[in-house]
Amino acid sequence: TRLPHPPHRLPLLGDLLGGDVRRRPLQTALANARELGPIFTRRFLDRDVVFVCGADLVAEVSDETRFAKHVAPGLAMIRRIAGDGLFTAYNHEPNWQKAHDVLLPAFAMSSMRTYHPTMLKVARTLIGSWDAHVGGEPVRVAEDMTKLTMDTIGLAGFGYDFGSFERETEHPFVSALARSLGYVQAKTRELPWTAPLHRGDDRRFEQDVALMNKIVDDVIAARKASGERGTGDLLGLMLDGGELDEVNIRNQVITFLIAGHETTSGALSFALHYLVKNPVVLARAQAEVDAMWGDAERPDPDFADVGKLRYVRQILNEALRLWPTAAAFAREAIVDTTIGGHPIHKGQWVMVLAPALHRDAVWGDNVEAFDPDRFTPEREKARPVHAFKPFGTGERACIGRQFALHEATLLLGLLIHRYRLIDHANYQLEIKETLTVKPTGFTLKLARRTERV
Ligand code: MNH
Repeated sequence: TRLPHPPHRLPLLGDLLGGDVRRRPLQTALANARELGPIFTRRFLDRDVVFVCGADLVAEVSDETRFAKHVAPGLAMIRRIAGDGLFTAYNHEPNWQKAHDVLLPAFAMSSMRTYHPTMLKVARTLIGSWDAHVGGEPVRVAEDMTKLTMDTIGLAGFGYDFGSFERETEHPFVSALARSLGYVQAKTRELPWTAPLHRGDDRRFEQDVALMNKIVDDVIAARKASGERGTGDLLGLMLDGGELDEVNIRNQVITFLIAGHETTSGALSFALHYLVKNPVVLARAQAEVDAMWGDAERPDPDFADVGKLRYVRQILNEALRLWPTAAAFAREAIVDTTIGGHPIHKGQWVMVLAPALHRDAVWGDNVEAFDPDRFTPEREKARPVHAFKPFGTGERACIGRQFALHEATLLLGLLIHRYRLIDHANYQLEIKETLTVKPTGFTLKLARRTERV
């Protein structure tokens, strides 16, 4: 059985036509899925990639006795920045298991208690910045969410303050990271004969990586020199354990900065977008936070409060359903097997396209509607377990899930408690694709809420 592919396939180039493949590979693939069905193939130059979108097929590739994580070409490129860190490690690299064992306790739900005060502190810094915009210039949503998530992971993970809200210009690490991720992504999709035109970018990339390594190595050295132990943060755990070598610790730090900031900030930005477009949902969420914090000028949420914001959490889940911010992940067959009857031999790999999975018929017939009630416990139970994969699957699924959800629920709760969010430009969703997806050009005007529901 041959898999469907987009029409108009070209010799040499493959499926480069039809859609804006190089700038919007993901949105193009999503459009392909609508036309071609739950499993199809695309060709870029001489490389064929199989996309798997249907719930029953994703359930198959989630079977860990037949499939495992695959480090696809795009992710392999990120190894040039993050080496054998958790996210980019090959399954066979011993450092993955070692680091996983050391770090897993640091990401357990109970550890969020440790990070909560830091998350709250950074949330308040953002609120301070937003207060200055009340009645004035609009705020740039995705940009501010990225400042928040970067500062949170820096402080909670390594005791390092990027100070993003106090700075006039971006922290050099943040610019270097964004530029170098852009570079490796462009490399993945580069037409080989244009490579000589990019020598300047190549040099810039090497400088950016060197700068990031230097900053991280300095943080590690300072921590070691301080003699501090038992700090309980990610860096402390890695140093105190003694199992991980220095280069690997550096790779893990950079990994958390990569994996931990854009994904969470995108999720927050999409959630805010859907909230302003769905006033009934927003009103229900505001009722939930008002019931908890009343008219407090400066609510003081404790760790347990965040877990009680059930509806706010459902809103984040629903935002991650429509736009899972790490939108695709790859699986490789570890035995000769089939997917939906299509033979796939050991070593072959496929991409799971989460936004397409999240629009499968198991979600009902109105899949584009923003409806957080899809995530009530009853409806979650009624759905196939593999229908929702914003955090990947199996042993190599996201380690930072609780961290992201705690941070995002806390901030979203505080924002809707405090502000009226004014969609002054009648923003129409436009998605920018980098390593992740996020709304671009999304701004809001702010007012303080005067009445409570
Ligand atoms: Mn995260 C792996 C999505 C937040 C650290 N993350 C993954 C994968 C997905 C993912 C999908 C699996 C990738 C693959 O199979 O190739 N992560 C998210 C999303 C959010 C997120 C949607 C926020 C919302 N992730 C975070 C945060 C951190 C983090 C926050 C760290 C602080 N994620 C990781 C790491 C891995 C990962 C580390 C790799 C885990 C492993 O392979 O062992």
